[in-house]
Amino acid sequence: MTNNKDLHVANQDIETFREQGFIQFKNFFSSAEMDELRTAIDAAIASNRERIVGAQGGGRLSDDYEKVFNQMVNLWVDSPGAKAYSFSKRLAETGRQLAGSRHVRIYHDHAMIKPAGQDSRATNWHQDAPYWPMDPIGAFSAWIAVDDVTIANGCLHFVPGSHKFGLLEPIQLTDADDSIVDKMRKSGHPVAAPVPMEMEAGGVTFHHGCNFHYAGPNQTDLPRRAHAVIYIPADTAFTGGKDAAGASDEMTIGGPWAHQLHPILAGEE
Ligand SMILES: O=C(O)CCC(=O)C(=O)O
Repeated sequence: MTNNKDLHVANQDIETFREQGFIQFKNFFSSAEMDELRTAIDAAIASNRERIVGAQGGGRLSDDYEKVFNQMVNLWVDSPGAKAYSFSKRLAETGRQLAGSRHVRIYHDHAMIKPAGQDSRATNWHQDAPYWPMDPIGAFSAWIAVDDVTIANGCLHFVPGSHKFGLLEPIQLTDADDSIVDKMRKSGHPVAAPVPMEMEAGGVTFHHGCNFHYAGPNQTDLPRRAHAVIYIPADTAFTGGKDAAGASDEMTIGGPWAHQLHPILAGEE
């Protein structure tokens, strides 16, 4: 992990993130670093790692969900190799400055491996924030391309400015016909043209939790490996209910996210 006292995100990048709700940094990590992260993810796959450790049935949802991706949540807890990247100070500090927050906590990390071939399914157009028990909205993700990502193998696509629609309804990722973009267009809202985020391994995109995003099915012969970290800005309350990271029973509704599963990764208390 690097010391980042001197890291300054350019004002132009902060402005882009604020206006578009996403930003891309190509070559954020080196290819040697991505070799390390890929090794950690492959080891977790090889061990049949549960989606959510400790959850009933491993927290696996359905065969349809597995066609969207094999998702492994809180990998940092049991994979030191993944933790080195989930807890990257440079990544967290970049996110903190983009969000303009006093600090950021980790909500959870998750490896998302989109399977190859005919069974592969798209990650439908959705927002993330409807699944997160937080108020106010403002949490965001850093999505690391562990493999080269292209339209063909399921790179992310974002709709510029769509975070400004605010918090909408959750989309069923297992229902191929459910799409927040279609819903908004049908109800007459001007949804901008999406932008694909192709990049080589080591590239990173950050996206606001209300940004509309999508990834197509993986039409190649190789799995698409990605690793994302979700950050909670300061002054965000836990609103109760389901918390995929597993700390909900030990937190107070309306209280802060101060819990050992959600440490501050950048900035001051
Ligand atoms: O990797 C994907 O296919 C989707 C990722 C996603 O939805 C996210 O990171 O919020």
